[in-house]
Amino acid sequence: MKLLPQTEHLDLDGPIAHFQTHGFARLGPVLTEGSACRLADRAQALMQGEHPVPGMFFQHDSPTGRYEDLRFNAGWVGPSERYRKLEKLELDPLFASFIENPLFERITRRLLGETVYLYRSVLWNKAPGVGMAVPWHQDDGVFWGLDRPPFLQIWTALDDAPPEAGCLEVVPGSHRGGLATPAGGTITDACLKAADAEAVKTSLPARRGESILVHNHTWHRTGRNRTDSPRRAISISFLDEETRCTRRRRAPRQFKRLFSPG
Ligand SMILES: O=C(O)CCC(=O)C(=O)O
Repeated sequence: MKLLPQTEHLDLDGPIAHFQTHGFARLGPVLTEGSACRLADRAQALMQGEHPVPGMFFQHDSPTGRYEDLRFNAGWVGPSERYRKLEKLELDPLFASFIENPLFERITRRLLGETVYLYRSVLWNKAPGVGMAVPWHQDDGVFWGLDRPPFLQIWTALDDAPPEAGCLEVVPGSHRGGLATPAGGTITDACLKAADAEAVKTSLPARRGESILVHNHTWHRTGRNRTDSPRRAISISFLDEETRCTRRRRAPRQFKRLFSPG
């Protein structure tokens, strides 16, 4: 997977310091136009059933466009441009080669150590004109089933993501408060009001191929896609070597190792 040549020597001190203080950091352009388009085309082929990958997880957008009306566990429901989310992208060789790119290796090693694991890799798709909003949330909590808080995610735009297409929005510094509720996930209205989230939020419009570091505990959301183009993005959650799965009803998950010493 081709990254832009400047990523080879990208200075990481600034983005890492910003990430630690504010809970997010722009890395700037990372993917070449051609690579971003190839990944976006592959996402389209997966959704249309033209490139089946056994084991991939699909969640379709709700018929009403409301988050509350989502149908869970339906999986693949036939060719559609309106899948909202695809998980286990690492099962597809093209996405795997992006996930394991040398820039992400350098960043994750700086923050997580020499050995790095994958918690999840997700395609977030917003179909033209209808793709739904994702409400304020944190990416941790009981459903994550981990023995310590995960903290490093990298979000990458495969299409231009202006505010009207549903760019990322964050509450800067919110990661410092830990989980807003023990359950994690969606942030309650009471918490949003107490933090005055609407007043302090920052929008992060991005161009195709740009990447952004996002702390798992940073409150973030994305809006509805009101444009006539798709808005696709990938987010990858990384883990360090010590993190273990705590689930007990089924065998604990074994995470995929992405980067090893040397
Ligand atoms: O890009 C999106 O629409 C959602 C991203 C997100 O919420 C996440 O990665 O947790």
